Formats: sequence, structure tokens, C-alpha cells
Amino acid sequence: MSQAADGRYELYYWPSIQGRGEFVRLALEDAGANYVDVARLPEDQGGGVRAIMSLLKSEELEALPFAPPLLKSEGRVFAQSPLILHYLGPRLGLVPNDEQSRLYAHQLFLTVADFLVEVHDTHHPIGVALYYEDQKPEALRRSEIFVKQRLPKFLGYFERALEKGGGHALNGGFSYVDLALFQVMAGLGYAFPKALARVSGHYPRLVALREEVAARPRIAAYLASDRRLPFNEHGLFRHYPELDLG
Ligand SMILES: N[C@@H](CCC(=O)N[C@@H](CS)C(=O)NCC(=O)O)C(=O)O
Repeated sequence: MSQAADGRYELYYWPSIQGRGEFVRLALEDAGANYVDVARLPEDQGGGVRAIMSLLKSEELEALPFAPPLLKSEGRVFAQSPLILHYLGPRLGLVPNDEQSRLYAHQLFLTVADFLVEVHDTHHPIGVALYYEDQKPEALRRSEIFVKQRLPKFLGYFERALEKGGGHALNGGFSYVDLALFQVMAGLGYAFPKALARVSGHYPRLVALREEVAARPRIAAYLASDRRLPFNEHGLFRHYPELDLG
């Protein structure tokens, strides 16, 4: 199970949602990397959900993965989106070279990952195995707290990071954290359009970064392509108007 001889990266992620896999897709796309989004291939070409399940259950892996996204590269398979990006960052030229920058990028992305859990909990505060419809009152309570307290706290922190970095997350230049912040803003714009519109005046750097990233040539081409899945009500960022407490 090695990385293909041509140096191709293989991403294994749910084929119908952006989810956490999207943070990896954006990095690979922005770098123009040679990669395959394996589960989006037809099953008869080794793709589909079956490809993910067989990798998750494989007895041959040294590092046991818990959940997708998974990356196969250089003979290794590993999971956890922050770890995948920590690994890919230097290889794709998406983090400055020095150790301090790499550690700070990792710290920032881990904070994005924390935020994603809270975003997810707005629509699934009780359990992932339950339908949203079975936890609506709790989702509403959770979303009130999210919109009033947690959203401004996290966005305020990311805005401060951009201020410190001179418009990007890291002082040394564009990084995978900037791509992640783009995705956070795009996701919030889909899931909580009213709430985001109400507060976005407080976060001019995040708003500007979202536009800057969307205009990067490879990202613009990706967003216009069918490789970019639409947001939907199966992913992390879901639009339920009743939770968008603007
Ligand atoms: N911390 C992990 C979370 C992975 C995760 O929660 N993956 C989701 C999809 S975004 C999943 O398939 N979870 C299955 C499960 O938790 O049972 C990461 O950032 O990669």
C-alpha cells in the first residue's frame, strides 16, 4: 500500500460531503498536487465508501486510523486532519520552513479543528447517531450559545491572528491555515448566513482573506469545478434556518 510510484497522494474521505476532508482537498488543490480523491472514484475502479472502509479495517497498517480523512503517501497511511496538514504543509509549500512557523500553523489549525467540533454540535448536540430531527430543542439551545458566545470568541481569535500575521495567519507568508480560514468563513456563510452577516463587520481581515483565497487561480478553478462538492445537510456546516439566529 505505498504511495503511487509517480508520487501521487491518495485522499480517502466521504465522497458526498466537504467535511473535514475539504481542508485537505483545498491544500492539495492550491498546491496543484498530484492526488486522487479515492472514494470519489467508482467502486469498480477501487473507489466509493468501500475503499474507505477497507482501509479503516486493514490489518496491515502500522498506524491504526479511527476515522476519515485518511492520507496515503510515501508508503504510510495516517489520519487526523491536523496531522495530515502538518505533514503536507512543508511538502506542498504551504507553510514557512522554520519550526516555529510550522508549530504555530499546527496550533492554529488545531484551534480550527476545535471550532469545527462546536459547529458540528450545533446540529448534533446529543449524538451523531441520532437524526437532527430527534435533537432539535437541544440543537436550538446549543446554537444560541454558539452564535452569541462561541462564534465571536473563535472568529475574534482568528482575526487577531490575521492582524498579527499582516493579513495572513503566519507572518512568513501564505499557508494551509489561510485555506482553512477561508473554508471556515465559507462554511459559516452557508450554515449561518444571518448570524455571520450580523457580525462580519468585526472581522474585516477574515472577510478579506476569504475573498483573497477564493480568487487564487487554482482555488478559483477548483471552486468552479465539479471536484468541489456543494455544501449540504450531511456535512459539518449545515443550513437549518431555525438555528441561524441572526
Ligand atoms: N479529529 C478528526 C476527526 C475525524 C472525524 O470526525 N471524521 C468524521 C467525518 S468528518 C467521521 O467520519 N467520523 C466517524 C466517527 O466519528 O465515527 C480529524 O480532524 O480528522
